[in-house]
Amino acid sequence: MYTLDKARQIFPDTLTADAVPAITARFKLLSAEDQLALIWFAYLEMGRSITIAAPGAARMELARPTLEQILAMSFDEQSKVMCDLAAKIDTPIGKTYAYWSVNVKLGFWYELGEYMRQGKVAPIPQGYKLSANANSVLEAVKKVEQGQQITLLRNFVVDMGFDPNIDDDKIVAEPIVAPTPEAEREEIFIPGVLNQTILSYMQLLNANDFDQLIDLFLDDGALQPPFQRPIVGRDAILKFFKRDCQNLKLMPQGGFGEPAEGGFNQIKVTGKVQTPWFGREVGMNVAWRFLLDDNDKIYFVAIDLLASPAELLKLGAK
Ligand code: ECH
Repeated sequence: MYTLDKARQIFPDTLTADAVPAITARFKLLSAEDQLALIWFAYLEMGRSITIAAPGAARMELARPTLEQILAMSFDEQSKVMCDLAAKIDTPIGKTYAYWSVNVKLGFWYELGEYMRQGKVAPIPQGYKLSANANSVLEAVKKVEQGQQITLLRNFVVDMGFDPNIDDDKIVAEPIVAPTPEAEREEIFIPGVLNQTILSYMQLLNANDFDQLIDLFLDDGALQPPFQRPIVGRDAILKFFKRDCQNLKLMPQGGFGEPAEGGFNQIKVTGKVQTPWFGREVGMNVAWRFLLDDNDKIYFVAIDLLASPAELLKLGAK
């Protein structure tokens, strides 16, 4: 029978974007100053081709008190706050930050970036010279495709702040949106895939209907987001959906399935995913690797960020 470790190995010929963990590892070795400056330069560079959506008011509400606190500081103090976040130092703001959901963290930095542009928050010093290492990491970031670039930026931001043993139940996240009314949901059609669980998965996630979505999973089912450990069990997966997966757009393009051991089925789907942060401007190339039990319940699904668009076509033939 399947164990989680064995399930993770299905469709082993799927090539993921290895550049992301490789660049992230090099980034972590840089000084806090270099890290901030690198992100700033990368962000400016990306801003030339894609626009980021301003976060909604509800999300910013949560970071507002901290932003106000920072606005009231001197430039030196502000720089210190940002460096301490990057260096993961134990400070009150570093602790507050650690308890924000991913989107609140991103919204906080989005806002700081705007303030930096407006001269209200300490800028990266004019003519700041990146170290040779930082410069080479920046060049590597510039070379990868946009979906990988925004994944890198997101990773950098997620990783900041003081990292005590966080009580997961205390994470501060934006309110949950209402699911899209049934009549307005888009039909999903995936060439090569007729399995209703897979089609429902895509449709329910797109509709933010997480309570129905979770019913597709087995009690001990698992979901593995890109470059992360699997999230195990329905409760944990549902929490993740509600906290981090609102307003995504999944656009599956093709897939195929084959029987696996013990009456299980493995199904691989490839396609694009859009994040509300960049909308239609960035389509990430992803694969979903599903393992369903004999009742078509999800035992395992991995979402992988693909190495290149060519990977979208790797279906069927092995
Ligand atoms: C400035 C300088 C100082 C330091 C910092 C700065 C600000 C940086 C900012 C960065 C903003 C970055 C953003 C990145 C957003 C990335 C979003 C991504 C989303 C990917 C989602 C995927 C979803 C996949 C899934 C699927 C499922 O089926 C199940 C669920 C799930 C410049 C001031 C820091 C502002 C906004 C990469 C792939 C398909 C697994 C979720």
